[in-house]
Amino acid sequence: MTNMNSGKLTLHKEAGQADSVRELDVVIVGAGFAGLYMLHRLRLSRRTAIVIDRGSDVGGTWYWNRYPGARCDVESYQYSYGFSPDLDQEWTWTERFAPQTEILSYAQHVADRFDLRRDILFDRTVESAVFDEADDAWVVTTHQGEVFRARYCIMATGNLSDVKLPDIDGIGNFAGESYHTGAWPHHAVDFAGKRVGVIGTGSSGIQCIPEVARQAEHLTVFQRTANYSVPACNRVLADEEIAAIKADYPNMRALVHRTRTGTILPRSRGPLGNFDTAEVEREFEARWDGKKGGGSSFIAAFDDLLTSLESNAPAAEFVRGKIASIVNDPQVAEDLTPQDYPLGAKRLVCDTGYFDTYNRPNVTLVNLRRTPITRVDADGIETGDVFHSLDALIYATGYDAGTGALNRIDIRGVGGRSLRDKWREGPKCYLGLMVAGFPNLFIITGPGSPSVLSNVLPSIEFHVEWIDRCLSDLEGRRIEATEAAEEDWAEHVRQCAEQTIMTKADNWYLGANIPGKPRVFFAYAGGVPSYEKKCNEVARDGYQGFRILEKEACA
Ligand code: N01
Repeated sequence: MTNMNSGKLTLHKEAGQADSVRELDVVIVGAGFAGLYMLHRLRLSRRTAIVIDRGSDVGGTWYWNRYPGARCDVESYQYSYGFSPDLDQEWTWTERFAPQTEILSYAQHVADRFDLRRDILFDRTVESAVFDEADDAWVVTTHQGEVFRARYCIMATGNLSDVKLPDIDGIGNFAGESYHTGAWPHHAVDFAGKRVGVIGTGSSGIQCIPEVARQAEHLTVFQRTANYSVPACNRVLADEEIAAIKADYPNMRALVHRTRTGTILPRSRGPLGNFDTAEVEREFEARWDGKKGGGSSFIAAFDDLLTSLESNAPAAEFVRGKIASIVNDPQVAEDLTPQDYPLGAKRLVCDTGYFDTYNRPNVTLVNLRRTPITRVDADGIETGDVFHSLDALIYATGYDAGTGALNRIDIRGVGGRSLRDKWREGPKCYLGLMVAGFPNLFIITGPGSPSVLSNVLPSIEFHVEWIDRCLSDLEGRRIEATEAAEEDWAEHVRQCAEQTIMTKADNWYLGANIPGKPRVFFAYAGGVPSYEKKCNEVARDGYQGFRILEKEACA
C-alpha cells in the first residue's frame, strides 16, 4: 500500500492557473452510493481522497429524484450495502420497496456513520479532468475554480444522472411551473387545485402519475409510447419479516453475486415452452398479484422471457389483458397498451395503482402517437384540436443514460484526446472500468458492465473493491486498458445484448431516446456471475488487457 502524498493544500501558481492546487492520491467524482463506498475503501487503504459532487448532500440519484412516488424497484434490504454486517443490523428498512426519502436517509446515515462528509465537497460541478502525461496525474477542475491533482481519478457519476428535456418545439414558451422528475426541487410542491401535465410514461412518470392524480385538480398525461408495467406489491414490512431479513443478511449478501441480475427473486420455472398455457397463466398471475414476489419477479417467471421472442409473447399478452381488465374506458385501455415491442425491451416498470389511475374522473390520457403536439404556448399544450390548459408541467422524460454524466465533463486523456470525441460512435470501455487512452481513470459501473441490468448496489461494491485492490497492486504505477482488450470487450458486450430481446425497442439502453446518439447497447447483458468471474480472473492473472507502466516509463 502506498500513501502517495499528504493531501495538504499546496501552493502551485502558474500563469493562468488557480491559486491553489490540492494534491491527493485519488479524486472521486460523485457522492452517490458509488462515491461514498469508494471513499470509505480508500481511507481503509490509507489513501488520501476527496469526493466532489454538484449536489448539496450525499445520495446521488436519490438526492435528485424527489418526485412524488419515487421508490426503488429492488427490495430494500437487497438494495443496500453489504460491506458492513454492523450496518446491516443497525439499519431497519420499513417497506419492502423503500421510498426515496428512506433511501436518502440511509445514504446520509452511511455518510455520518463512517465519517465520510469531511472529505466530500458539495455544491461543486466538475468541469474538466485532464491527464497530465508528464506527471502521470489527473488534474480535475470545478466550475467554482478549484483545482485538484491526483494520480488516480474515479468517476462515480452514475448511469442515470444526466436529465433529458424533451425535444418538443416551443416547450420553452410554457409559463407555468416546470419540473423534471430527476431534478425535483427540495421544497414542497403542492399540486392541489392545479391543472398538471406529465410528459413521459417510463418508470418515473408511471411512479409519479398516481400520486399527482391524487393531488391535482386535473392531470393530463402526454404519452408517446405505451409501457408495460406490473404491480410492485409494495407493503410495510412486519416485525417478523425484519427479523428474518436481519438474520439472513450474510447468506443473502453472498447469494446476490451468484444471480444473473444481482437480485434474489422467486425461482424461475425454466423455459416457458416446457409448460402448458394454463400453467403459464397461473405462474404469471401469482407473480402479478404478489403471491410469488410481485414487481420485477414477473420477468423472471420463466428463464427465457428476455431471450426468446416466442416465450416473451405470452408474457406481453398477459399484461395487455390486465390493462384491458383494469381500465374502464376501452379507448384509454387501448392507448395504454404496448403493441410494438416485447415486454422487458424497455425496462419493465413496477407501479402502484398506475392503470387504475386512468379510471379517475380527473385524469386524461393523450396518446401523442394519434394526436401529436401541435402547439405549446404560455398556458398549455395543444394536441390535435384540443387545447390542454396547464398550471404545471412535469417532465418525466428520462436521461442521457450511461454516457451522459461523463460526457458533461471535459475528460481528456493521452494526447489531449477527449472522451466525448472517443465515444462519438458509442462508448467502449474495457470491463466497464477503464478506457484505452485514459490511464488511471476508473469508472464505477461504467458502460460495458452489468450496471443498469443489475442490482446496482452489489455491482457498485464489486467495482469499488476491484478498484481498491487494483490500486494496491499498482503501488502508484500507471494503468491503462489496451485498445485490443477494449475492442474485444465491446464486441462481447454487443454479442451478449444481441442474444436478448432488449435490442428490440427504442430504449435508453441503446441511446435511442437521445436524438443523434449512436445506437450502442451500453450495458453488459451476460449476467453478474460471468462478469465478476472475468474481472477477478483479469486481476488475478496480472491485469490481462491492461498495460501497467512504471512512472518513469510513462512520459
Ligand atoms: O425515463 P425513461 P425514466 N415527447 O427514458 C418520454 C430508472 N428509474 O426517468 O418511450 C414525448 O424510461 C418517453 O417516451 P418514449 C429506471 O432504470 C428507476 O422514466 O421515448 N415523450 C418515455 O415515456 C428507468 O428505466 C425507478 O416514446 C417523450 C419517457 O419520456 C430509468 O431510470 C424509477 C419525449 C422517458 O422514460 C429511466 O426512467 C425511476 C418527447 N419528446 C427511474 N421524450 C425505479 O423504480 C421522452 N419522452 C427504481
